[in-house]
Amino acid sequence: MNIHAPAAAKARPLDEQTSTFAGDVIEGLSQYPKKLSPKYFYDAAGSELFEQITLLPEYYPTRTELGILHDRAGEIAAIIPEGTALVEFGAGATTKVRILLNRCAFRAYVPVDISGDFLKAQADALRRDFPRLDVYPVAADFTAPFALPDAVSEMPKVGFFPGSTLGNFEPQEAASFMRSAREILGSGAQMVIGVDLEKDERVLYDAYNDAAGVTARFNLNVMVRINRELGGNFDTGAFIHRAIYDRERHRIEMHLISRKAQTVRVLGRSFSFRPGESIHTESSYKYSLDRFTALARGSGWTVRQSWTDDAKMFSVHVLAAAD
Ligand code: AVJ
Repeated sequence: MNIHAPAAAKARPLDEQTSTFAGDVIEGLSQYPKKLSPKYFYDAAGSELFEQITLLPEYYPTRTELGILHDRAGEIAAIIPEGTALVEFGAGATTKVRILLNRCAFRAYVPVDISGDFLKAQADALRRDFPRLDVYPVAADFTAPFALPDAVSEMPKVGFFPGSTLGNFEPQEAASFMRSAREILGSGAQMVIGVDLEKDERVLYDAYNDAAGVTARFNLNVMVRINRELGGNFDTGAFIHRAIYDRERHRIEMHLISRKAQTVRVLGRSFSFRPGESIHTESSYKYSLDRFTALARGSGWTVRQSWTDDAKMFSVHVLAAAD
């Protein structure tokens, strides 16, 4: 007799994405220090909260990057070959890609994102607004290797990775992402990438500890998601948001700190917290232009152009595959 059968029969089977989420959450909460991957922030509520973050007065990255893309769209257009496919790694709001689509004659757009529903809605809106553009959404986790649609195999490729999402990767992971993007896009490819820069610590601190508390809600929302999707019982009132800058590691860290000794259950497992114990939920690495250039060079790319805003808050780079 299979002793696990009765429990398994009672539990609702998890779909593939949810079971990956479940495995990662259980593994992360079983470690010391506890951690959760920032890629799980972005359910519908989390994506909405992130959109609110991008509008906060303290959160400079989005508006600064949009400004650079606007100012440099003509220069970017000038280096895009005829008939190019634009491949976006992680497709959030379409605001940024629209700047490029408005100014550059792309033949195809390939948004790659883990959220299939979101992708579909986004693809439909772009097809409506750019009727001559072929849109081929790919539902995949862009942090793992994936295949491009056959339809774009003969087109020149330009990757697009805005928003300093690269900053969420550990330095080793950032290098392997860049190498894998080079593999996926192929020889002759280019890449447009947005990278947040090191700056005054106070500015960084305020960007991740906004006065309105939106970032705190965004951080805590991962617990709401675990409760809903994995049958967890986190009491979000028993944790507080904390973001700190680690100068040596050039990164902002976000944590959820337990206010008291408590035990939380997720998928039938118990996780105990000491008072003040943290779950590390995100690292957001900040680069210098030199460190980013070294990273790109070490992972199969050469830097063709780099632009910043006047205050050197944020950078946008055009890379070419080194081959
Ligand atoms: C989407 C990863 C670029 O690190 O600034 C915003 C996410 N976290 N506020 C960032 C985020 C807290 C954001 N990235």
